[in-house]
Amino acid sequence: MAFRGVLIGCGFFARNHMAAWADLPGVEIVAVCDRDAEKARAYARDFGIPHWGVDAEALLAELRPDFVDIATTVGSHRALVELAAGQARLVICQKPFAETMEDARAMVAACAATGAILAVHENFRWQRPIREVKALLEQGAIGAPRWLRLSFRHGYDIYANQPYLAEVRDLALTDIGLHLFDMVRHLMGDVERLSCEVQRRNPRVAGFDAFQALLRHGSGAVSSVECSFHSQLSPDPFPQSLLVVEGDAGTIEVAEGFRLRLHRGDRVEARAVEPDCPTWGARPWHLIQESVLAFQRQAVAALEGRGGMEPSGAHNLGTLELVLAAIRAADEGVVVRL
Ligand code: NAD
Ligand code: 89Y
Repeated sequence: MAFRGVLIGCGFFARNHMAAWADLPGVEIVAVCDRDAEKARAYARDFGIPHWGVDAEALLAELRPDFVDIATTVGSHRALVELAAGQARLVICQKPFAETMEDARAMVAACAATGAILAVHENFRWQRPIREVKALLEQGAIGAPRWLRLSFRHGYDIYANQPYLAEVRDLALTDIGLHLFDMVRHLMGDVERLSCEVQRRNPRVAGFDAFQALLRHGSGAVSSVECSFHSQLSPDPFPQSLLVVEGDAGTIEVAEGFRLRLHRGDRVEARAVEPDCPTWGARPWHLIQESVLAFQRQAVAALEGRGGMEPSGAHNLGTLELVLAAIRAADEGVVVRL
């Protein structure tokens, strides 16, 4: 019998969660919930889900699912995670996990208290190019990594699908910065100190839609992490993260167009790392959509007691700490030690 899940938050992005759950054997979404009845009803209809509702508490108490997938925006996360912790064995929460460390720690504590597994839907580290870079690093293909540049710059109209983003003060850091910091921690290890500069590039948005951060890792490695939502590039790379990692024995590059190059000595190996487009996907989102599938694939093993999901809520505390440190570094013009 399949593990039973409830999805909360029937908005723009959760359609990808729903399509991916439908592709995965061993799990089944049995109910969808949104405080807007029309949205919940539309999801139930579009994805053939037997139950829908507007009140998460009532729905979870009635159905007692194995897992809860929270795909709402950040303001509702703490209340929903605390609720789900008491009703399910696995709780997945979309990014940004929280706006404050207090809320994030409370969610981790709530799940620890009931024994529920808590994962943050950090799908970017599950993108195919990043999986390939991680595997190369683990194989020792370039020796110890010493320097990384991670760049997410584009001019794609993100506000058409997610209009609320235009009002967020620390937009680039909280919308994409946390994905970038999670990938950097995943590839290069934990961070000791950082500095950061932010910019407001697009006059039509309220917040800082660009940043550049400089990170010193515990290993001594250095990373430069940059992001802009108002760059003019053709072809526009959205939503690709481009990177260069230099190690003692070589360099890995991921360039626009999903082109990975491994440089060792005077030799270069090139390979294409474009993911397949899921049957329900559409370009340019297929990179993200395939990573949602890869992220959610971990759920069955976790529910069967064969490991956790990555990244866990506890791990994501360190990523949120980095984002908040970067905001402070930019506001105060200081180097922040973690
Ligand atoms: P959205 O506003 O389109 O959808 C959120 C939905 O949640 C809305 O329908 C809203 O009514 C519902 N909701 C809010 N509070 C609720 C509650 N307490 N109970 C029930 N329903 C509630 O937002 P979106 O663009 O789909 O984004 C959702 C989250 O996904 C955001 O945090 C965003 O950052 C994240 N996101 C992640 C990725 C990724 O690649 N990981 C991509 C895009 C968006
Ligand atoms: O919200 C963002 C995310 O997580 O991935 C891309 C996005 O949808 C817009 O920047």
